[in-house]
Amino acid sequence: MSRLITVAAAQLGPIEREESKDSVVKRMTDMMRHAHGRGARLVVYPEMALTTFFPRWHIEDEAELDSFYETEMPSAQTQPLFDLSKELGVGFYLGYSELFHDETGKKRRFNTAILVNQQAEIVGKYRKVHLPGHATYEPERPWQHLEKGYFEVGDLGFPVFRTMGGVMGMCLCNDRRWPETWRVMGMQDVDIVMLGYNTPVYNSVAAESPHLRMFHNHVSMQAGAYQNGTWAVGTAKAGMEGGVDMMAGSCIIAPTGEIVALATTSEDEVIVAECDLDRGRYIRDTVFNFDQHRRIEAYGLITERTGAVAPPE
Ligand code: ING
Repeated sequence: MSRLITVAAAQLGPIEREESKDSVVKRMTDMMRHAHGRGARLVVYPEMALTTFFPRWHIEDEAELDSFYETEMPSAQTQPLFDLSKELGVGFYLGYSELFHDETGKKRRFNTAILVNQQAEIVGKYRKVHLPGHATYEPERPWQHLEKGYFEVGDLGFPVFRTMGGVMGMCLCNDRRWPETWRVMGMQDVDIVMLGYNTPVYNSVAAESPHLRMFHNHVSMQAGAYQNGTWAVGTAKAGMEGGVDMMAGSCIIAPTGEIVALATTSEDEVIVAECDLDRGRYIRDTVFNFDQHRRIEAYGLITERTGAVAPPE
């Protein structure tokens, strides 16, 4: 008996700086209803889905910066997502900016994603490990990428969660470019990896063609999926947002590495695929049978060394 679940990627078009979270949540619930109508019972929203991608700006006023974060989940503004999830029996992945005070009273900030089941219960949380960009204002850039200044490195590792009939994992945006992200979840026999992304079409500091940027987006996820025999869902926040063109290309990728559903716009768009969570089993039992083929005694450098070191001249 195959473990089937119909999954949707709910791509968001631009969210401008002044758009309210209520307005965005309305767009998201509209897409959840549409996805449900197309048979989906799990919906993957983008990274930082409730607000514009604010790390593109240097925000000095702390109260304004804090306004982009969530201090509770669900909150009054996000409650409609949870209510609809319960009404329709649809689970979802939600990327958002998390802010809280720890037991010492220190303000903590993470780029976070949660996994909500079909009874609207939060069953998993992930905090972004690979923070790209820079920590302080760099005036020479046409736009900033201040994730290293606005978030701490995630402190939860790459956990997976047994829910909705499968083993489900999450990551966020830049994480998808690092094979370690996928392999740590592959080592936990993950069936589907969900992720949201906010990725500029253009590189702000180097000439790189848009078609190459989209290739890197997809090849990262396709490789991660195939090399770990897992489904992958990548959902964009897309379109011209805050004056920066953000790439679309939301997709659902089978454990074979094949893209089985692909967004064709840079706006709010739902794509859907029926996912057989056992599709990757033959891959994990043969070519990527980790127990039979991996040689961890040869891999030491991957965790012993952070940066590359060339051999002596
Ligand atoms: N965005 C981009 C991403 O990794 C980036 C940053 C783009 C890094 C292209 C390197 C190359 O998709 C986020 N938010 O991580």
